[in-house]
Amino acid sequence: MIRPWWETGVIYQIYPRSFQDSDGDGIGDLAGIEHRLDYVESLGVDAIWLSPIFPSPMADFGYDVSNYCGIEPMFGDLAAFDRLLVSIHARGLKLILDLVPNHSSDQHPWFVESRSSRNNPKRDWYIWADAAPGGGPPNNWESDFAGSSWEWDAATEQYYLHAFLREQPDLNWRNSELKAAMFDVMRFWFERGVDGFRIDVLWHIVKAAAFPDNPVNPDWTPLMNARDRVFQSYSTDQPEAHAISAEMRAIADDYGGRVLIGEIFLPNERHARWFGTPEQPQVHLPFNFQLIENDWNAERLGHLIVDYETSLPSFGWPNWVLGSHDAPRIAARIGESQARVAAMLLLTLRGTPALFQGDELGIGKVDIPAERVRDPQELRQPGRGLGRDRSRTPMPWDCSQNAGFSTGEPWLPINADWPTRNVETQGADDGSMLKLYRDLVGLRRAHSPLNAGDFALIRASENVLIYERRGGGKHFIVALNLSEEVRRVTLPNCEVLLSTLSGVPEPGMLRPNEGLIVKPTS
Ligand code: ISL
Repeated sequence: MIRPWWETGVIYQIYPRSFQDSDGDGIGDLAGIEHRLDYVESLGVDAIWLSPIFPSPMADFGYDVSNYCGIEPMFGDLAAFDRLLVSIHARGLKLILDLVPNHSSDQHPWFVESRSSRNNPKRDWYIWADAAPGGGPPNNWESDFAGSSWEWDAATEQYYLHAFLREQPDLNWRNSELKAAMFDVMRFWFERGVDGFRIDVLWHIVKAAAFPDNPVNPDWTPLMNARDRVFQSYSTDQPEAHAISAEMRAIADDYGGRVLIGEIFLPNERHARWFGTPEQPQVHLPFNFQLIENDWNAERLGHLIVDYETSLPSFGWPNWVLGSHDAPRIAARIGESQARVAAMLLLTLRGTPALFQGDELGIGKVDIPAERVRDPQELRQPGRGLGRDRSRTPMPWDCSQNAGFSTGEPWLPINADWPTRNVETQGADDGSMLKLYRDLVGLRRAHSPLNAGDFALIRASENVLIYERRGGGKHFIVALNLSEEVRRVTLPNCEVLLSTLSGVPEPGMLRPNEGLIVKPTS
């Protein structure tokens, strides 16, 4: 049986503002991405997921869409998009776009109409509600970016719902016309040739019809993110959203060979339901963020990998995400040496791995001076470590001006160590993170059990994680030392295929921060 590309492949996330600028405005664009496709291909990855490229006022950097069927002028136009897609396909790569169906921009013509009067035909395309009987918002729902989810509209004297910024009003998926319009958006891009969608906050798209108050979180303190004041029990993960997810899948299946990825943050059991059933499948890959969300120690990781594997339905294919434009960079979180171990983990687990641009260079902590902060989440709750700019800084390509990213002033600062940490320098260095990533992706491609073989945990103790991958009569062992000390390990006679460190591994030991992929010989 030939397995589909989204099972065998590796996904590479590009944040378009920060990949490559071609016109000197300091912001990346589609022509810039096209110019860098040789690099993407050289990583050995199979698919590009592009964060949103649609027209947008950029209140949330593209996650506030004002036209779902166009291209943001600062990124290019439909002709530039078509050229990019042709170049991507010519290299045998796939392109996944970011669909943002939960909310639009408040500048979208749909919302402009919806808010124009209570009688407007598009009024019900968004979620409007009267004030609470005593005045104030209809319920206690909190926006993800601080403050009530409800915004008062003085002209029509109702509140509208926004799970994120007030500039991102939530669409009403209970309205059949809205639903049909968004399904047409999917068809528009499928017909243009895109290979799939990553669906933004999919578990948010339907809300409990009567808008009950969310349960209050008794453990919340003012030092925590304001949105965690309440649990999102009634504002997310409603049964009706699963039916919509199944309809989206049916549309994708009409075209063949396309993939749907759901952005879904939920505990395992509820997360797994987004696969749907064999008769009524939903998304192919409900994205699994557990490597991002959990502490970095072997015991924790061992448990969560086994728990996740156990939670999957028999037909469900796993996936693992190590970084994104929303999360702190892995090397900033656990240090560069462990980021090498993390790369080995990501690329030797069962399922589809997703990596985020720049992590393959080991970009670590980037300090963003207060006057250059752009992330609306950070600007609304400063000083809480919520800033997402730090993972969105431009790609450092070479030693030329602005690291080869742009001839103009980059929209965010570049990592301070760019003169040494850039693609050109690392490409010429056998000990670099980039070389490690290329080797790992290459090894994974050469040995299919590293992608699809059975997973068995051998050890998760003393901060050492050892597991085996078996399939097609082949057998590999991955041994990861998450500690900074030498650790004794028991491994069979084996050939070492790759170490995260240079030099020769010592038999029966893992050096500090060492990860090994070995092939037993007896
Ligand atoms: O709820 C979370 C984790 O439990 C958040 O991380 C939340 O899911 C996340 O912020 C949603 O992200 C996506 O939608 C946002 C956008 O700002 C992000 O960039 C995008 O990835 C609104 O569209």
